[in-house]
Amino acid sequence: MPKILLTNPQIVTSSFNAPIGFPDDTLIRHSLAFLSASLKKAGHDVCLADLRTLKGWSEYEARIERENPDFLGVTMHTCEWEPAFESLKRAKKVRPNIATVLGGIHPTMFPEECLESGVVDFVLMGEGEISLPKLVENPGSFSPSFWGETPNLDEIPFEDREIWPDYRQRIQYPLFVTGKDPFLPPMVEVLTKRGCPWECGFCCGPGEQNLFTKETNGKRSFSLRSRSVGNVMEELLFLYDRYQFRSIVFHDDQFVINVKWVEEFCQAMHDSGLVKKGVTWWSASRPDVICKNEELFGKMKEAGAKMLSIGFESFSDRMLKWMKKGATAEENYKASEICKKLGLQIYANVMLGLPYSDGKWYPEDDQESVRAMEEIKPDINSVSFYTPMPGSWLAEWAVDKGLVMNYEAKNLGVRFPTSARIKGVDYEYLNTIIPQGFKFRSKVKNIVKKLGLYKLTVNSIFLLRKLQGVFGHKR
Ligand code: B12
Repeated sequence: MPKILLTNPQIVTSSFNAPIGFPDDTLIRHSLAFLSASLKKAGHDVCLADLRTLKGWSEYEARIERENPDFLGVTMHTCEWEPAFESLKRAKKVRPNIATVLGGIHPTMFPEECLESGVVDFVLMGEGEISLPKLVENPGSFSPSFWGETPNLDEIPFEDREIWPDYRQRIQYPLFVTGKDPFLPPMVEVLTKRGCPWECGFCCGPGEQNLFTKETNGKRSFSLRSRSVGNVMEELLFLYDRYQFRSIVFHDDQFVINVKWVEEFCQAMHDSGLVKKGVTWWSASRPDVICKNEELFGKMKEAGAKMLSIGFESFSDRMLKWMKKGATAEENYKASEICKKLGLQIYANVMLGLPYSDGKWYPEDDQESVRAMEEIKPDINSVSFYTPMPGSWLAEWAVDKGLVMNYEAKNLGVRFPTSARIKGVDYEYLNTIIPQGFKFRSKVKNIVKKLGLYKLTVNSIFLLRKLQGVFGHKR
């Protein structure tokens, strides 16, 4: 049986030798966990090279030599271009006969560009659970770029989380440690569906709608798919049995798409006993959806929902309209009120530095967003500067207008507002108005990283929180 090594090139938003603690350094990669499970089910020998756990490129090369895999599979988001291709190049240097396959949203959108590199033998577009095992068994029958068969999500095996040998440690950290009442570890991340039907202009939504597709009569079209509630509960109970988790992060783009599904899920959480055990959960929702479904969000709270990640993006109506958010500033305020009334914590996502349709940036729009955040006082403030994302229509518009200053892939994944992106935006000024707590944390994090004290600091924070008894109390 062929052996396959899966590589996670996630060192742009994280780094080599990353300490476990903050999300980008800690969370597993769902794509690889799904692929590993399917490969193992088909009887293949699978191993993982997560660059975040290695000291550097020489350790990666040594790993390739030691494992001597027949196949290398690399996953890739746009911002991971550099480390993804470096990992492919190095593998080919160490083992010239190794076959390489690249997958993920970026290769799905730009397969030709990836093949041109000369170090990629195959690009699997779309989803890989069914077709990757087939490719590994019989590479000769595949063309250099091909579509993966679309899986029924109830028919594929659960994610192989323990391909990260330290998975039990990874789930021991409360991820939203900054809040007064953080999520209690162990914390597991789960996906209940694939795809998002909304079409926000800043998001790589068209890319995603191109990725999660099905073929009918020779044509590919977007295929939003959900696991059944029964299948999700089966995995949750399996995970509870194994790890006794106390919180769950649902990593779907949007948790509430199908109201009936969510109602059924809430009931199942009660029936399973997980609510009684004090399990709490985090998920993402839109302001307009919260406003239209207040009762449902009440049921979610009763079923353990604790925090909602809400994409407010802006509190200026003209900006919301321009970015095709499909929600209004009034809905943003109302959704926050509903959350406060229901006792749901708010993780607020707001984006500054987006130019308007005339190509100009208007500071008053961003001032309004910052003022609104000060009024709402969310439990977690996630403020970022607009980053043009290839595959989104706003990015294409901004590039056409000559507004983009830095379109290199590696600059497209920096969550924290540190570098200039769009011509005409006064980033120095924006840095003075973003919420101070957020700015302070980013600054301290960068300084501590530069001093090489990151690991020590992360461990000390968690020890302190433990001593304070933060991990001991219930919802
Ligand atoms: C959850 C999530 C996160 C979590 C990840 C947590 C985790 N544990 O993995 C966090 C918060 C950390 C995160 C961070 C970021 N994210 Co994000 N995230 C997502 C989200 C919502 C789900 C990802 C996921 O697990 N999908 C489900 C899996 C099964 O799908 P998949 O990864 O595509 O994998 C399948 C196929 O692509 C293929 N495949 C993938 N890899 C491989 C490899 C091989 C060899 C093969 C054969 C096949 C294959 O098979 C897989 C199984 O079918 C997606 C949107 C989405 N629905 O996918 C955005 C998304 C991936 N994120 C995005 C972005 C922009 C980011 C950030 C840059 C944001 C920021 N500014 O910081 C960072 C980048 C982090 C990084 N280093 O890459 C964009 C990426 C766009 C792009 N062009 O690259 C997306 C698509 C959202 C969007 N629509 O704009 N993200």
